[in-house]
Amino acid sequence: MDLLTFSPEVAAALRDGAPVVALESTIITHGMPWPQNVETARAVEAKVRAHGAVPATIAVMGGRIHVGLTEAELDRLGQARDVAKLSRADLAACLATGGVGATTVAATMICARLAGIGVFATGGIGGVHRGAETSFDISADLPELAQTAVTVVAAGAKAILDLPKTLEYLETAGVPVIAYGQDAFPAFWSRDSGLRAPLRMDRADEIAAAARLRATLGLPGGQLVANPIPAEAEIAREVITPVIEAALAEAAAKGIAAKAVTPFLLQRIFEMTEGRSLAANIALVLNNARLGAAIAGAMARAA
Ligand code: PSU
Repeated sequence: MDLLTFSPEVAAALRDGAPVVALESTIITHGMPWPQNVETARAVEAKVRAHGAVPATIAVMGGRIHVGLTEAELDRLGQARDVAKLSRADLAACLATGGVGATTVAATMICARLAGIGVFATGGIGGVHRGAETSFDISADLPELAQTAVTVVAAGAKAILDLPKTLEYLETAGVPVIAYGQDAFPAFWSRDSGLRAPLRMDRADEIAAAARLRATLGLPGGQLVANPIPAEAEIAREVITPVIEAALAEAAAKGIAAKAVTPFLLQRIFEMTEGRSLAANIALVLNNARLGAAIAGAMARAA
């Protein structure tokens, strides 16, 4: 596939069948403020390495999909203001026009699959937004999970969403939602959403085996691994819920819609919690990087 530019480290790992974990870039450009965004991206890469895998951060630049970014590219992306937020709908257009684009969960899954990377770690997936029964706002991350064979490790779906509807959507679409090490579906900043996850697994090798068996069965699509935030970093559900509600009310009053909703809410929640939500977000991404590396290791051993 001539659209892909691999960093030398990622190219070597893929050639040797070594474990690789894909990482997204929208969390850098639209999910966290500078400079914590770049610091976190580096720490996540280091965490993947510390657990025996090679990190492959993905972004679009100069008409190419970059799989594995240099330090300078990460820095530039983290400070740029006019980066497009790319999902399935806009990936090809950004490549065609030579723009700079950050990949969401959906676009990162597409690129990871093209690159031959089976697992991808992020913070939280997009999902069904509250009020979707009138706004129709459903993240393109959900249909992507139904059609692209990549295992996505996230701390559940972001608690700004309608989590029961998000789980209903995933069930209808046939996406395995696997809570890691607990029965509850985690809610990003909190370990427990109050909802039970449809599936539970306690071991990385079983998650890797399930991905393989889906392929054997001829089932398209990926898996969502919902990894709860570490207990010491979580924000209790009673604490974060009123903050989320206030941020949602502001977004509605300001008429924020479509792609702008999630970045707006994350930024306002960061301000309202005086940075606590960001600290939690960083902790959960690092935790997902660690599990992603373990799953990538298990996938590589089984291959
Ligand atoms: N995880 C985070 N922060 C983020 C995201 C994930 O901790 O900002 C990004 C991902 O790129 C995901 C996107 O695809 O949020 C969801 O956006 P939307 O709800 O507009 O689909």
